[in-house]
Amino acid sequence: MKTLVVLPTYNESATIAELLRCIRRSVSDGVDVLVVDDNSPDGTADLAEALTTELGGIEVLRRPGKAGLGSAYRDGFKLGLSRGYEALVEMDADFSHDPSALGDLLAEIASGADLAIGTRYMPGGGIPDWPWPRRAISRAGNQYARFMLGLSIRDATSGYRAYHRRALERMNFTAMRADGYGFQVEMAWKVEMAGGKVAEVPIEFRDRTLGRSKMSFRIVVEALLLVTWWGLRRRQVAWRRRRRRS
Ligand SMILES: Nc1nc2c(ncn2[C@@H]2O[C@H](COP(=O)(O)OP(=O)(O)O)[C@@H](O)[C@H]2O)c(=O)[nH]1
Ligand SMILES: [Mg+2]
Repeated sequence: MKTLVVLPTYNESATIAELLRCIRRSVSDGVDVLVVDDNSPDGTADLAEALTTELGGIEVLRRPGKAGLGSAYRDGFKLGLSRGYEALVEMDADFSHDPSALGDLLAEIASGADLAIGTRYMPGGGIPDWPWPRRAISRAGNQYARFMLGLSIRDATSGYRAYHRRALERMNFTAMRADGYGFQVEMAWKVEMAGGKVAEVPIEFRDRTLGRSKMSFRIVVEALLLVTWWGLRRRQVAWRRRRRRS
């Protein structure tokens, strides 16, 4: 299966080179990597570029400035689809997502899943580095999204996942505007609404030890507001439909 791993980066110079090597070691032929860099001041793009000849199958998409994780994935997917890739993977560039789980995600896509999510909240998965209050908040956010949107996925905010190209072709992802967690939830929701097959693979999420997180309070609030808005609209549509019928 022709696969593209899309790696959004913003100031990941401490990890990018080792991660690219590690991805190469973890998965064999047919897997290319697209680094989507937003003009990181720390020179992440140049470090990635310097490895293209040595490792092969690596390309760097340079964008003019920081435009957010959601937008980086949308650009990466657009390019990947236009190049004919069958599987498109999302992964953080900070080693929070273990490259050795790539094989499990891709195996699900190969056997028919439209979306394979690396799930922290299922047997075999977890976030060992987080204290329980932080885990509880993340988990509660996921439960809220499940309740509001009627999702079956246990970890809709997870950023380690793989799509089959048909799932992306079915939805108009370029029109989406959400960033961060909101983007992840919306994409998963669209796949479920279209009747796509979703598989969950347990993953252990590791806290980054190098570099700094770019997730902000704003991105968490955006996700909460969006999920609330989508959930209310969904209920309104269902209610109108019921009223018309009766
Ligand atoms: N290109 C690009 N990448 C980003 C942006 N924001 C975050 N990222 C990358 O997205 C991934 C996830 O972000 P991270 O800060 O690790 O989020 P956290 O794991 O939730 O703390 C990392 O590889 C970041 O470098 C952005 O605005 N543009
Ligand atoms: Mg991270």
